[in-house]
Amino acid sequence: MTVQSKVVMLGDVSVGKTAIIMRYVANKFQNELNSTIGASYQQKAVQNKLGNIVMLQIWDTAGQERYKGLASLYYRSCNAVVLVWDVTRLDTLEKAKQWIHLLYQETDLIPNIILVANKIDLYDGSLDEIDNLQNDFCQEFNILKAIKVSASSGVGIRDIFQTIADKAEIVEEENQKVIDIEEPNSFHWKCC
Ligand SMILES: Nc1nc2c(ncn2[C@@H]2O[C@H](COP(=O)(O)OP(=O)(O)O)[C@@H](O)[C@H]2O)c(=O)[nH]1
Ligand SMILES: [Mg+2]
Repeated sequence: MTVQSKVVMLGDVSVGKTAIIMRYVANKFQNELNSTIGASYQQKAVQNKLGNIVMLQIWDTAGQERYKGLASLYYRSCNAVVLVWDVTRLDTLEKAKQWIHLLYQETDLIPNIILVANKIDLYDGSLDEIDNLQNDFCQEFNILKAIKVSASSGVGIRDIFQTIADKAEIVEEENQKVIDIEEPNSFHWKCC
């Protein structure tokens, strides 16, 4: 059975949301990305740790976050959020907090949130410092996992989406299993 999962990318403009998708889906990196180009979402199938195929539908923005924020329709009813900040611009971590507040306001069901520190290839400081910043963030908000990545080198990118796939709900399949298990049992019970 294939499970569908809607994933949305959130974060300040230029933190690398599009670059992360491109690295994951096409294993490519471009220094100059045109924010107006591109489909609204990309799909990629990935096997999760239970052996189920999860079809990730990864939603990007076409630069709307630069101007007036995003329509709440974009992130409403999503299963997971990839919340990206840029380690070379600390203010983008503050922006990430604003995105979470918006998310809390707009959605009834809070999705799984992965906090992603991008562009670690450009960072000369101590990686412990990044870990501390992310840990503080995780204590303040309910974050599934915090990851350090580089869309440029590719490090950490797979981990983002594998974590999401591993968490994807398989409600229908579980219901199916209950039926499969219960029917032979009740038949057996009636017989004897
Ligand atoms: N060195 C480096 N540059 C990056 C990385 N990720 C994105 N960029 C660059 O940062 C700029 C903004 O990236 P983009 O994906 O368009 O950001 P978005 O606005 O969040 O979608 C582009 O010039 C990218 O090439 C990274 O991990 N390392
Ligand atoms: Mg973009």
